Amino acid sequence: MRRLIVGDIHSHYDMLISALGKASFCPESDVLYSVGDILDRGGKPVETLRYLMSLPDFRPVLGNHDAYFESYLWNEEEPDIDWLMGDGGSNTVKEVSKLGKDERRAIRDFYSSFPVVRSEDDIIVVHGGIPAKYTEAELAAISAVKRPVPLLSGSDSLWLEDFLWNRSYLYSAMEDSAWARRGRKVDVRVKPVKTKKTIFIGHTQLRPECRPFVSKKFHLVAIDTGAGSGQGPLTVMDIDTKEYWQADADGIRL
Ligand SMILES: [Mn+2]
Repeated sequence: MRRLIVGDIHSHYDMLISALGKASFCPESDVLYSVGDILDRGGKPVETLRYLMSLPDFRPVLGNHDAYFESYLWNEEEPDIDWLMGDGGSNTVKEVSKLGKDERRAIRDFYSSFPVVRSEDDIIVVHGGIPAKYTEAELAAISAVKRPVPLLSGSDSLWLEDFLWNRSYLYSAMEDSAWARRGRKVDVRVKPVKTKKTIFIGHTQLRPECRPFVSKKFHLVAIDTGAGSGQGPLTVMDIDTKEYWQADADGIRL
């Protein structure tokens, strides 16, 4: 059994299949984790959803795009998703709205299982980052409780801001290392979480580098290499060995 984790897929189904193929992912024996933002921007939301929902052991967390899409699924008549429609979600809504009621309900149930923070024995997975002053124990406690479903109901939530949007943890780690930080301004400096676990995040496109960012001091691995932009690869990483594989924007092997 291997544990693989995929970056922000953003409906790029062909890239997903290509990257998993390069990683020799075996759905029957391997676990696939996701840092969230599985939809929007790319062209194949339904194919992406059906594939991920078919996996025997898929372990995502909720991304900001996922939170808004979930909000739509709960209120298809009067959705409060202006932001989503302006950031690549219009195709998702168009395609998913064509599906039958049972499948839309199954997608809603699928999304309900996405935690905001996933904390396991040796890893923490969260979409955007970890704001200042959270302890490992607090993160584990948040991971253990069922989150509000939907997370958004007409107003933004603290969890959305803290864990799904926040980039301070990554930018603080980048500032600490020699990694270039073009346009990546640290608003709030965050200290490393005291933990022996490895923290995996997505959300922030690592372009133009197009490779994962690793900070031992911050126990951090960031893996959104920019697939959502159409100008970066999709990355799949082995959680235990840190080996990684990438598919480019056309699904062609790099
Ligand atoms: Mn995001």
